[in-house]
Amino acid sequence: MEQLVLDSRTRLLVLTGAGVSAESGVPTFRGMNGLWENHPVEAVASPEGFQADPALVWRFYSQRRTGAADVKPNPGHDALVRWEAHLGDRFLLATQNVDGLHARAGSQRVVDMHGNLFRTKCADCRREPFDDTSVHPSGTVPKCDSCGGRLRPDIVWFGEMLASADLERIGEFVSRKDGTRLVFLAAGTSGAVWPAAGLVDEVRTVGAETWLVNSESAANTERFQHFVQGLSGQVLPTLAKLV
Ligand code: BJW
Ligand code: ZN
Repeated sequence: MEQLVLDSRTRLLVLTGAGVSAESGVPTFRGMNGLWENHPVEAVASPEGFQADPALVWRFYSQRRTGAADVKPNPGHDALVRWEAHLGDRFLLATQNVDGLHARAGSQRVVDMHGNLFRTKCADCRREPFDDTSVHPSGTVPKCDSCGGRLRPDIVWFGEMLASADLERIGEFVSRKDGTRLVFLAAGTSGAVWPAAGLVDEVRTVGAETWLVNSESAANTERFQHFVQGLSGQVLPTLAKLV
């Protein structure tokens, strides 16, 4: 297998998607065929969906919270922890996953691009998002202590902007000028959802070396210089040469 060399002159940006959690037992989005209990994902993961049926949305996220609470990180997550220990500040992990498994595995430099399943915010006021493991399986919509409005999961839904601080942190890492070369590796992601799908093009503008690890070809495979087809829990532990 080709090897990804991580030496003292390399900085590494990793982008992960649902495939990295698949071997932990978390279902992927495309694996669900874009459906949850026959509802299109957009109906349960968009501001319009929440407006139309907040109880349905809370049933969906309650099921997800319960499912994600029971799972454990897999060897793919663990490999990223080792890479970070080797590279330190020359490592950044941007994840689209909201399950918190990277943090539970021990990753520290993590950008939760699409939010966090175990955080809740108010749909109506500006109070700070807060940690929350509560579930509402019968679809009761929890209310905000501050304003009485409706609470919602702290997730970036379709049609919503990603947090500008998160995008800036990724952008600064990409454009950092410290004499190191940038390597970008995407794993377990279909390359279908933006802006994450466009990161490969962004890093190429600064000359990055690009890798994709996925169980099947992704929507943007041809944008990558290296494509390693396989399960992330099997490929990542042996892919890198730490020098
Ligand atoms: C394995 C494996 C194993 C399996 N090992 N591999 C430009 C063009 C077109 C559209 C847009 C655009 N810019 C913005 C948009 C609109 C939209 C979008 O991208 N739509 C597309 C569907 C076309 N984007 C947005 O709305 C974003 N907001 C935004 O850009 O704001 C500004 C704006 C708004 C509107 C218009 C224009 C600009 C926000 C996106 C937020 C995404 N949120 C979701 C839902 C969260 C809900 C939740 O988690 O509860 O995040 S969507 C869903 O997809 C989830 C995921 O994080 C995300 C990515 O999916 P991912 O991780 O790639 O998973 P899968 O399942 O798709 O793929 C898994 C892959 O792994 C597969 O290939 C498997 O084969 C593989 N695999 N097991 C290795 N063991
Ligand atoms: Zn409120």
